[in-house]
Amino acid sequence: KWEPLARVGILGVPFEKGQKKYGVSVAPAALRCAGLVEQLRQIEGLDVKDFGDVDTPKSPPSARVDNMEHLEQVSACAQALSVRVAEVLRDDRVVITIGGDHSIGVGSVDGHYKVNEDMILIWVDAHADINTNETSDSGSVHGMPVALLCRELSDYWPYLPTMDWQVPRFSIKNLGYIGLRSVDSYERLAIEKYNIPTFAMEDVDTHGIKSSVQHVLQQLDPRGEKPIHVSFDIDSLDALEAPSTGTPVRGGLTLREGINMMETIYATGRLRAVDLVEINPAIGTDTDRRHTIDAGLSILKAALGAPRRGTAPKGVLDLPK
Ligand code: 6HN
Ligand code: MN
Ligand code: MN
Ligand code: MN
Repeated sequence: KWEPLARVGILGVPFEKGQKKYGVSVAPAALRCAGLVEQLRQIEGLDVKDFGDVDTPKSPPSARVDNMEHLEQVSACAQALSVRVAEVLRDDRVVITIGGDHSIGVGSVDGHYKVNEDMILIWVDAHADINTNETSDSGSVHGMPVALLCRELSDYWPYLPTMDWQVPRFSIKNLGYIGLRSVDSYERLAIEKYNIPTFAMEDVDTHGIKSSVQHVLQQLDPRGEKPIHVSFDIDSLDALEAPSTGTPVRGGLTLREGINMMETIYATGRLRAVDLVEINPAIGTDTDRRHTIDAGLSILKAALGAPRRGTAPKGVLDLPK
């Protein structure tokens, strides 16, 4: 009964306060400049609408929370994004959210959950992003979005001023990980405590990327009936393939594995939301920047059904003479 939606909506989120480095907020502009919309429009039969950038509203400073930087700005941005993501989904489009740092995942998943309460979430990342302000070594909220989203972890947070809009209702039982290789010790404890289906890099090495993805999907949704949200951190790719990112880690997915993963998920017909985050065009050389942006574009094209084998012209049976 499921088939891929041939309509897609793009949202840019020029936000970088979830981490400390300058530059990740220019990624939406850099991707558009590199031909994001035009390249997606080349996919046969795909209706592409660019909804522009989400407001990243200024917010009044509020009570501070220990070891949680710029909480009120993260919160205001995520709140605005959540509303926009829900709008795009209600317009019957797959929503592509271009970050921005990974703290925006709070907004995109919240918005998706409002529309599809049965959604499953695949977090593709070198990192688990499941710290709380108690467990984080950095105080950067881009390492915390998963813990903010999951209702099972809500007791591990203090009261968070400005976050009243976000009631964590998403269940950790609907979460899976792919690509992990830099996991903090309490993050690992959380993964084990809640038995989160996780294909870290050594598991990808053992099983191959396609069956890793299929295993995660099978564990989260054995009957194959739930809409899928992929939150794709570009640092899931090997640092040699995607160097322009704030927290690069060697030994990651190849671009081909990333593409194969997205093709496998596309083929379910159930992919409804993709975040592409943590591309930082201000890091590295011109070549680094170009490789990283191209890698991101390739991931999105694969997620939207672009066949690597090519497409023959429509309604034509022979070569021109
Ligand atoms: N990301 N675990 C580290 C931290 O600061 O909590 C790294 C987080 C990286 C976050 O890449 O989206
Ligand atoms: Mn700061
Ligand atoms: Mn991340
Ligand atoms: Mn990461």
